[in-house]
Amino acid sequence: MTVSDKTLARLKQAAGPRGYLDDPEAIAPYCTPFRDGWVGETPLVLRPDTTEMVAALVRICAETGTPIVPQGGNTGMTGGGLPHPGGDEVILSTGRLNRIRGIDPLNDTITAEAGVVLADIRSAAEGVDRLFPLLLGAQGSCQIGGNLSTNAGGINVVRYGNVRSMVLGLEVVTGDGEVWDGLRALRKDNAGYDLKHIFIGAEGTLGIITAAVLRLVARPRERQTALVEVADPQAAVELLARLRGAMGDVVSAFELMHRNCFTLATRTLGHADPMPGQRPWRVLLDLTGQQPPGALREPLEEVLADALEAGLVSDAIVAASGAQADALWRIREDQAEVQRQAGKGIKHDISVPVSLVPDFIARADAAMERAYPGHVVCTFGHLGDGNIHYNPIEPPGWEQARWVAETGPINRIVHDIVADLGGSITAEHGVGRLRLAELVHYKSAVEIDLMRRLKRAFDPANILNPGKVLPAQGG
Ligand code: FAD
Ligand code: 2HG
Ligand code: ZN
Repeated sequence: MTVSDKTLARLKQAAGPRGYLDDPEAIAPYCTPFRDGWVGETPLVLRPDTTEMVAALVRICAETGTPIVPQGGNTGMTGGGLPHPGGDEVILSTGRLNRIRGIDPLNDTITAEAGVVLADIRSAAEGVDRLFPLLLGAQGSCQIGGNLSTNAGGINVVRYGNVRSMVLGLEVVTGDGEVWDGLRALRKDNAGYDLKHIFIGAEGTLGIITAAVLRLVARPRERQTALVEVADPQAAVELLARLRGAMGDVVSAFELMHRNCFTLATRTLGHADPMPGQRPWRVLLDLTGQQPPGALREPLEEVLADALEAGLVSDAIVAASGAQADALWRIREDQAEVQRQAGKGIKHDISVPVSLVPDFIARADAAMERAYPGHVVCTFGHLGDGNIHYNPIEPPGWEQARWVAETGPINRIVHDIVADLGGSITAEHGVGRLRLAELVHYKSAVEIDLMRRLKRAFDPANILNPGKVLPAQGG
């Protein structure tokens, strides 16, 4: 069933001439994912520029039973921001809700609308000598509303937590088209249920986030970056413990990367591999703090020298300049694009306790090699958070279609090990359309039922991104 002409006309009227797109060519980018081949169809992209307009549009959709797919920067990795095929859903893009409503450096907060691009929030914070610590490869296009709705992680979680821990208040349009003004800039507030946390990570299924009050932190003065070749993932975990033991809370990024990630970055994007070693595992790390510039270098080198002696580390490059540090990080930040070009990675976004990551990798690699000898290991991720992107690529000579057909069995191999280790099938990317079946497979009936009850309470008309996170009702 497509959206009726009458409903489309009402929505266009409420959005005003600049507030919608209905030309298929203009709509196409909103229906095309960064990666992964999701197909999306819609007759209309709504582009409201005020919260009141969002509310008015949602009210029409609730009245007419028209499903709405909220969309930010469309960089999500699970198809959550794309409509289903068939053309019976409208997209509500937050791109024009892009004002920074205020910055309070003495309260360390910034209030931004949902459509502000993450990099712009970071720049605004820098403008008042503060840091907004959320950092991911998509920072130039993802929007804060999308970040909040996926509870985004990225490379600084090890120090600052995921975006949930950076939020003080939210403004949300509910499934009934009411505005909940929860834009409080308070660090302590126990007056009733903490509703903001219901909407964070809900992937647009419980409400449309229109603005947020975000916490800022001190802007670090000192930064040291190192690429370290480690004996194995266990050695990497031990290195993290040694760094924290010696220096405290200065580790702001701690990423594990298989050497193949560097080889593929060389082959696809022309990066130079900065390290000659052929050992499989490397760590890319950042230490930051308020110390005077250079102060963390010597303690870092000492920890690395001790780790070398203990056999945990076999080589290390400590960046000699900001430019060298940035070049190292570019190889890491480009991984999503590298892997888009390199083959067909079957993507996983798992988490286990940090101490069990080596166990996870050893078991998953052994099981995968038994089942698919010669497949290309392409494992990397946020080791400091126990979050690994386990993205095996097809063995040489395999047709991509043959590899893609193995997605189900490969998911079962990987996710069964994750479940056995008490982990999660998605640490930061969310469920969207990609992981619906896996979620239902691994969550208890009690948890799925609680989620369904929440969905019914917050979205009684079932118009907010139906069929994402939870299977469509009855499914
Ligand atoms: P979209 O893709 O537009 O939407 C994502 C979900 O949120 C959808 O379900 C959508 O319906 C919903 N949504 C969007 N806006 C709203 C709103 N205002 N209200 C309610 N629901 C809404 N993710 C990480 O966590 N860590 C990483 O390190 C990381 N690195 C990445 C690197 C690259 C190169 C790319 C392309 C992606 C990466 N991602 C990463 C994934 C992605 O960038 C994040 O999920 C990001 O938070 C999505 O933001 P977006 O604005 O693009 O949201
Ligand atoms: C990252 O950490 C992103 O770079 C993308 O979360 C992960 O490409 C992926 O699977
Ligand atoms: Zn990631």
